[in-house]
Amino acid sequence: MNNPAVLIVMGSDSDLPTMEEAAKVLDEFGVPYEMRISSAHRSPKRTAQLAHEAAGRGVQLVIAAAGMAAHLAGVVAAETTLPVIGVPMGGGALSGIDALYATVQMPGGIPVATMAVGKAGAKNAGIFAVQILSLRDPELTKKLIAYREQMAAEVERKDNELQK
Ligand code: RP5
Repeated sequence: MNNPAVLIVMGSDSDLPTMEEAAKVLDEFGVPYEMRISSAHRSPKRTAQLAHEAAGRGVQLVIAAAGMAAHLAGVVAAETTLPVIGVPMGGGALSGIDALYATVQMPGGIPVATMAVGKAGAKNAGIFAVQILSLRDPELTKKLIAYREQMAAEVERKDNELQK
């Protein structure tokens, strides 16, 4: 991807099935993004470089996802002034509670906007990214309003089905 507005970075290819939820949302809203695999622990130098160079490449915000001792979002946030959205991955012996704490408990000064654990968090990361980008893009705001209306209509449709 030449001009991605969003960089999605994940610690392992095992995170990809979850992070595709974020990509699906960005596809739906027509937001260009790039997906990369880079680990805070297994490839620390590459991760730092990726984060450090993101703004210069036109990236406007980063979605960072990792599981277990999930330091990726924090490490990325330390290397860029772009907003960083963190997605803790589920699974593992502690079912994602470890990743949630590691992602959300940032020291004052280096924030990570932490989403829910797993697929709901990945989807919300995509939506939250669109919401941030919509601050300077009225077309995205219109699409977000339509997205909400469609969601509400879907709940109504399901309720109507239930009443039959
Ligand atoms: C983290 O460790 C990754 O983000 C992944 O969620 C977890 C397990 O990685 P793999 O052993 O599946 O590569 O760094």
